[in-house]
Amino acid sequence: MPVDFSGTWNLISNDNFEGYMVALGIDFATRKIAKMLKPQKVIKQDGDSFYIHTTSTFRDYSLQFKIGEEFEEDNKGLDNRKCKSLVTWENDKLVCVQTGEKKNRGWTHWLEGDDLHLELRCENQVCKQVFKRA
Ligand code: VL7
Repeated sequence: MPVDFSGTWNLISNDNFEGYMVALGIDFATRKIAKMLKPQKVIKQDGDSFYIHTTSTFRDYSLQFKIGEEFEEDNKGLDNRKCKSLVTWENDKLVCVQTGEKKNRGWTHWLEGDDLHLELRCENQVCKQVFKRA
């Protein structure tokens, strides 16, 4: 059985989100608000086609992609930098490489027990988020 990330997921932990936001150049006032948020992720997966909607009381971000197909990502409402993104499977992990101005930018999703894990990377910073099913 292939992995299925589909579902509604609520953030329960968010390690070094501050460091990740600093690496992305997010200003102090925005970081102060952003780190208080408890975002929810809605993931719709149909085989290798994904829709990931991250929502919060402050900002929303949505992304649609297919595995192995590079796309332009605008990061609108986040750092607003454009990049070229490519998501691939590494075993049962979903790995995104975001090529652009920022070095070593990307993220990895995986399932562990009943939880959804997300590692967000930018330059030398790693943010680790864990979500539980809503
Ligand atoms: C999306 C936030 C910090 C700006 C607002 C914070 C609003 C809620 O890209 C992401 O997820 C991937 C994998 O699931 C799919 O797009 C993470 C949150 C990153 C970066 C920038 C702070 C302002 C948070 C949208």
